[in-house]
Amino acid sequence: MAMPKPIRLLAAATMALFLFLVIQIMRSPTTVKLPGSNDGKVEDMARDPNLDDTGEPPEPLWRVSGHNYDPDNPDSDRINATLLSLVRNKELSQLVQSMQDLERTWNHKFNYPWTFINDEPFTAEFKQVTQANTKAACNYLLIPKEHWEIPSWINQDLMHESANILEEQDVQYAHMQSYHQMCRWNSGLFYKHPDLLDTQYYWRVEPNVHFFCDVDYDVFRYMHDHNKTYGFTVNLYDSPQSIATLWPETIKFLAANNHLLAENNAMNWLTDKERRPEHNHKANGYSTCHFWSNFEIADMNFWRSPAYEAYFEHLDRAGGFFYERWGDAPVHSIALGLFEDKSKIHWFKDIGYQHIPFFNCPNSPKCKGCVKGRFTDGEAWLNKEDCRPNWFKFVGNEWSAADSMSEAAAIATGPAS
Ligand SMILES: Nc1nc2c(ncn2[C@@H]2O[C@H](COP(=O)(O)OP(=O)(O)OP(=O)(O)O)[C@@H](O)[C@H]2O)c(=O)[nH]1
Ligand SMILES: [Mg+2]
Repeated sequence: MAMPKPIRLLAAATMALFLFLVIQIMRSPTTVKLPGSNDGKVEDMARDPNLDDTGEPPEPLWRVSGHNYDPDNPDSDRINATLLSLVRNKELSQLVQSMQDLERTWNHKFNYPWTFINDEPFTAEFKQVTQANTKAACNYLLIPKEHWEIPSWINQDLMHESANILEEQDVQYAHMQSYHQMCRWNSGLFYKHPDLLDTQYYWRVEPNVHFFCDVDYDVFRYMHDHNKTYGFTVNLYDSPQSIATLWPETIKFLAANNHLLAENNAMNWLTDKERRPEHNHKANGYSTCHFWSNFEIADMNFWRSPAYEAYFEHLDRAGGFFYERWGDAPVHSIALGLFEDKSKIHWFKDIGYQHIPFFNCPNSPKCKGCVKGRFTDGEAWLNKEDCRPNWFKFVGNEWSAADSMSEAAAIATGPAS
């Protein structure tokens, strides 16, 4: 028996509504929550963008074609760049782990040279094993003493006393002098090594990190062609106790150097106090948000600019690399947030990465070995340390459709000056 037409229409409309609701429910929730309640996963990030399908950033992209990236090609398409690793001889096996991941996912195609750097001479074994893990050239550099040693104006008694106080506040590595030296060197000295003075771009690689995704374009050329200064994967909050006077010193510096502020800066990312007010309070006005600098792909010319040189000099004289535990991550990040146009800072979302305990793991068939959208495999409270929501809020997510259209428009009209 045929149904009357109005009933058929009503049934069809009900079915359509039902399907629409099912599709809405099947779409990912607007707030990401790990299993288990109150796990600290950011509450206000509407959907983790690492769950979205992730491809490559926009063209132009340079790829392997014929012999253009062969290691011994004197006319290769490589630009002036190096993979850069500060490392100790005893970390050889952990470094080989990082090398093997990066060679497998990217560098066996592009063959950029490796530069290993150390405050002590590298052993023959270190040189032999590292070179055996790449077809690319390897350079082994020794840090000049004057770049590494604790500067003459640092008061040793005060330094030890300060380390006791930091330790009481649970600041990691408070008493480890070499850690403070490493942070200072990474902040303002690595690019001054005589053998790096002519190098422009670097990709920083630490021992015992992981890379998960095949990357099929020349990332250094990407930085150059898209007018980027700095690329990051992970964006975090810092331990405010380790940098209590970093922001006050920055404000002092700005009082005399306000003209150095970039027009399109990321000041509101640096000073946000809404998401974690207690961090801002303990860091005296700094959100503590920073790019996690164990991964950096960047243009050394920014560090060599008069603005950064003056800022680093100011911080270095203030002594906080030794009286507190200022890290190169917050120092680099504050400088970028203040003195660089924020559109020149790029999230390498497509580079799957892990330094214990945090990940950047995109949703892409090119990635193997990490869980897409998983930020940490440590304790659940570590999810709170993700500062990307603030980056997206104040700067934007260039991988979203709207933001990528504006980047394409900017490239079409030529690089900014
Ligand atoms: N040559 C040399 N390299 C160092 C020294 N201290 C640290 N490094 C390197 O500097 C980088 C950062 O040091 P890490 O000990 O990994 O510091 P971290 O990442 O804050 O700490 P972890 O969470 O323990 O990895 C790594 O590439 C180390 O190999 C040092 O005294 N000499
Ligand atoms: Mg490390």
